[in-house]
Amino acid sequence: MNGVCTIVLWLPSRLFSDQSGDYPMKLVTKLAWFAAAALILAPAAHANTYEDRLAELRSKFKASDKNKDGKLTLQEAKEGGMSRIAANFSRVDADNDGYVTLAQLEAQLAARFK
Ligand SMILES: [Ca+2]
Repeated sequence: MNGVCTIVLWLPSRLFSDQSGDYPMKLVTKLAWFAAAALILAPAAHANTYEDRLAELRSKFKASDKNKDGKLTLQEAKEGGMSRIAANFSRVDADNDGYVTLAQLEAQLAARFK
């Protein structure tokens, strides 16, 4: 969070001290900085709490479980964009039965937040 705080404090001073260039150029510069700030701040503001991560996990699982059997295979994880689960599939699938359930993933998420 230190980097974010630095940008939050630094950005306004950068915006209002920039006296170079004509007005349209300054506006473009300001818009670019706001866009950059939004890009930097958005991920930090998103999915930080356990509740957010749980909601995200549930919606991603639902979207990735193509055949709606409540089991996520490695293929489904890959195709559904759950790349972190796909990359660690053998570890996530602790009982090594070829799929993970939402309950398994929820338990692991909860363990990470303890
Ligand atoms: Ca499935």
